[in-house]
Amino acid sequence: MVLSKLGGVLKKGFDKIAGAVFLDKKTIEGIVKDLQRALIQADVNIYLVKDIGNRIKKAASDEKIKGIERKEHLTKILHDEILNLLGGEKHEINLEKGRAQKIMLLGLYGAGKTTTTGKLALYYSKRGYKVAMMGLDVHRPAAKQQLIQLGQKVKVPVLTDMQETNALKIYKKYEKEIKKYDLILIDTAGRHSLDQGLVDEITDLGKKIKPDYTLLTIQADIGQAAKTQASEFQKACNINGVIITRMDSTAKAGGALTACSETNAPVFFIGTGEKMNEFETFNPKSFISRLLGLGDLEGLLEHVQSAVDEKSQKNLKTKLAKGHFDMRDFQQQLKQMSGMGSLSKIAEMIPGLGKAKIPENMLGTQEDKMKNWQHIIDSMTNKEIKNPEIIEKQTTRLGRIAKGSGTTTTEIRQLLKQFKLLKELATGSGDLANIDPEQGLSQKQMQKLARKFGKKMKF
Ligand SMILES: Nc1nc2c(ncn2[C@@H]2O[C@H](COP(=O)(O)OP(=O)(O)OP(=O)(O)O)[C@@H](O)[C@H]2O)c(=O)[nH]1
Ligand SMILES: [Mg+2]
Repeated sequence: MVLSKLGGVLKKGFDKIAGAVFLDKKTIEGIVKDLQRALIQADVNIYLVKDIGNRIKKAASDEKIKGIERKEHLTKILHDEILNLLGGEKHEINLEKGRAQKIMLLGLYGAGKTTTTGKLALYYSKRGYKVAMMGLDVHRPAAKQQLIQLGQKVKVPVLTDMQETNALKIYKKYEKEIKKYDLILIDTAGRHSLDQGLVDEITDLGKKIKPDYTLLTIQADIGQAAKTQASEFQKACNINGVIITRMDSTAKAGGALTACSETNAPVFFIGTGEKMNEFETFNPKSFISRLLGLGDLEGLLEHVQSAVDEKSQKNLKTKLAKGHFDMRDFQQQLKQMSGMGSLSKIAEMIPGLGKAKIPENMLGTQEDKMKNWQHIIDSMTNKEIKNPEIIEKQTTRLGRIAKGSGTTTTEIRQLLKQFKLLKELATGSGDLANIDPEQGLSQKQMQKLARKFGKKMKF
């Protein structure tokens, strides 16, 4: 995971505080030193690192606070300092449906504008927005084509004109049509640097298009230099915020993240891979809890929402509320889970599982298993799907399905067991039977489910 080393050090720091008999000066200095080293390795500005160290040491040396309170005090300080470093509260983009709102993406060459336009399109269309992308990169010949391909991938229309070389003319061409949409995501051309030419171009586009949000994409690789870039763009082009891309590909991610938090341009989203769903809102609080492996329900729910198509999820919730859950629903869930990226990413966000340190290879097998399960269900007859019990009773059925799906009878039995368990969880007595189809799972229900899964499901 992103910044996992920093996470490890932080966790050790918290453990040391919790485990110390006395929080003496030496212990505190040791914790601070480890933390500072990890922050510097993550490319956080040295002055920020020094300040943090001093503040922690000062707060920890308050003699008036004794015993256990002192431990709590120090834990909180450590947490809050890191939280502040990352920008404190979550900054959100507020959109309304039915207003044809526009988000324009800016950035230097290769910063990830086009990819991020596609990711945002997927993100918002999964949340029920009617989205279109507009290709206004008229400088690079392949740019429009790239956006069109992304449009096919995320199933969102792309408005552009292959021949036109004037960005504004393309915009004008679609000015009426865009009123049909809730959200228009505008991909623009990159430059080598923020020179006067780029500023003029952006200002001109901004005046005519009047975007609701102008977002700068920055690649995490540039580390602390992100601060200068964000403030320059902020001054010259009035950006509302930043999206940091390639968080997955560099050890310097901490530099870009913390540097942007220092500017007036907060970080709204982070890109964590090349795939369209490797993208998330940036919430400092949940980011820290994941760094620490404490599990993060909010993050999990978000991830689930982005991977899962809202309509079919709603259907399932309505069915569950009535006590129905069949093999087809199970297959649907499996399909959606494979859209979430690796299981290890999901596991990091489930309370308890993040802490359990599941070996990567085990999760690998689990993913293969889920694929096989889908093949197994594909090889079942309608009768078997409706009454899975008959499969176990008749070994000929087991044999036929195994052959048809290229799996083994053991795997089929495992699947049936897992299905039974899920069915029990989803439709059985107790809290989970009371899911409100409008609201979905409450936080409490989700926690309960995670606990139950943690025990019963062997990942
Ligand atoms: N690993 C990783 N790669 C990314 C991420 N976002 C974008 N990329 C890759 O970065 C490269 C550049 O991305 P683009 O979206 O084409 O960048 P751009 O800003 O539109 O580039 P120009 O239009 O040429 O200025 C592509 O190879 C992307 O796949 C990310 O979050 N993680
Ligand atoms: Mg581009």
